Amino acid sequence: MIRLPSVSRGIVRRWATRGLTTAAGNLPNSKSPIVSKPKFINSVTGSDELIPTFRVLDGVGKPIEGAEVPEIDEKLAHKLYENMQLLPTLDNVLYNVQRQGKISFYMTSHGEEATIIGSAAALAPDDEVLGQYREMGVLLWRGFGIDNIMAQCFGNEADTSGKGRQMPVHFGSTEHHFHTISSPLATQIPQAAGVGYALKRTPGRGSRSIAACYFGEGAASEGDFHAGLLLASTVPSPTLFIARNNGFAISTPSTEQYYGDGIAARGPGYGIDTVRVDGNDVLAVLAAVREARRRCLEQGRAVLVEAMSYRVGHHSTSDDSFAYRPRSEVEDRKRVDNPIARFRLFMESQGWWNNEAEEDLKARLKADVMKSFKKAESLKRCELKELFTDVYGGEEPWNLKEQREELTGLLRKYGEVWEPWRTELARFKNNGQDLLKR
Ligand SMILES: Cc1ncc(C[n+]2csc(CCOP(=O)(O)OP(=O)(O)O)c2C)c(N)n1
Ligand SMILES: [Mg+2]
Repeated sequence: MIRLPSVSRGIVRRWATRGLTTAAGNLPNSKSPIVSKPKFINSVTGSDELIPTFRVLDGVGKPIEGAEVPEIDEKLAHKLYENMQLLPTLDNVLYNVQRQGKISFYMTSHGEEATIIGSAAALAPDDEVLGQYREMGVLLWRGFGIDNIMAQCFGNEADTSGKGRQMPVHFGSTEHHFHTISSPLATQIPQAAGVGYALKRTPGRGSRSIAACYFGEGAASEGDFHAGLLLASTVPSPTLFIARNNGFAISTPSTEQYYGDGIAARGPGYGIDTVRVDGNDVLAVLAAVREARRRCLEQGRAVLVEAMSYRVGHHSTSDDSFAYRPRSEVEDRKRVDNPIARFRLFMESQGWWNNEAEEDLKARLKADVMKSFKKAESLKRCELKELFTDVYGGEEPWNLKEQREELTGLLRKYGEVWEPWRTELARFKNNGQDLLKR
C-alpha cells in the first residue's frame, strides 16, 4: 500500500467530501455517459455506416427521389452553365499554350467544374476566399474576367494579381476578395480560420461575411489542416472549409491518403458541422454550400463540406498521370459522369437549353478566349524594376537595395552582349533600360 504524505491525504479527504470520488464518478471536462463495457468506435455516423453523399441530380440530370431542387431561376442556371463551360474552354487553350512554351505552367479543373462553380455561386461576392490553386472558377464567377486570367498566366504588364511575379494560376484579387494563392500546401487553412475570426470582429462584416477555404484531400494530410480546423472550432469563426476530394494528390490516390471515412469524418472530431456532397452535381454543391454558409453565419462557427469528384486532367503541366493510372479509367469517368453534361440535361429538361444555344455558347467562349490569348501574348512584361517594388510596405529594406544593385551590375556587364539575356530583356517594357540606365 502506498502511504500518502499527510498533505495529500488531506486533499483526498476534501475531494471525497465534495463528492468527486463518489459512486457517480463524475469526470472533469466530459459529459460522456458512463458505460460498464469498453466501447470501441470507428464511425462517426453511430451506425457503422459511411457518411452519406448528398445528391440532387442523377447521372442524366433528373432529380433523385426525395431530392429538393435548390432555388434557381433560368438566369442563374445560365450563369452556372456558362461558367462551367468557360472553365474547360480556358483550360484547353492555356494547357496547349503551356505545351507550346508560351507560359511556364498551368493547372486545369477538368472534372471539378461543378464543385468549383456550384460553391462559388453559393457564396456572397465579398466572402473572403482562400484557395489552393484549382479554384480559378471562383474568380470567373466573380467577374475577374478572362483578360485578367490570361495576363496573370502570361505574367505580363496587365497582370493585376502580382505584376508577373508569381507562377501561373497563382491568382489574387483584393477587389474580388480572393487571397493570393501560395503553393505550399495547406497554408491557407489556418490562415482562413484567422480571416474568419477577423471578419467576426469587423463591425459591419461580422454578421454577413464568411471566410471560404478550399483545399484538396491531399492537402488535408498536412498538419496545417488540423491546426486550422482546431483553431476555427476553439476560437469560433464563420469559416467554411471546402475539401475538394478529387481522388488524387498528384500520383497518390486518396485511398492511400487516409484509412478513415474521407475528410468528412474528421469534422465531427473537431465539433464541426459537416456534410459530404456529390461534387459532380452542381445543384447539390450549390444547395450544400448555401446551407453550410447559412450555418457559419447563424452559429458564428466553422462548417466542413467534402465534395467528391474525380480529377480528370493531369495534376498540372508538370505531370503525366498515365504513368500512374490507366488511360481507360479516365476515359470511363469522363463518359460515365461528366458534371457539365449532367447539368446540361437538367437545363434541357426545364426548356432552358438546346443544341443551338450550346453551339452559340461554345463558339462565343472560344472566340473570347482566343482574342484574350492573342492580346496577352502581344503584351510585354512589367518594367524590370517592378521586380523590387511593393514587396514590403514602408521603406525599402537593405537586402532589396543590394539585390537591385547586383542585378544592375550584371545587366550592364552582360545584358547587351550575351544573347540569352538580350532576348530575355527584350520581353520587358523598355527592354530593361529602366534598370540599366539608372
Ligand atoms: C507542403 C507541400 N508539400 C508538397 C507539395 C507538392 N504538391 C503540390 S500539389 C500536391 C498534391 C495536392 O493534392 P490535393 O491537395 O489533393 O489537391 P489536388 O491537386 O488534387 O487538387 C503536392 C504533393 C507542396 N506544394 N507543398
Ligand atoms: Mg486531390
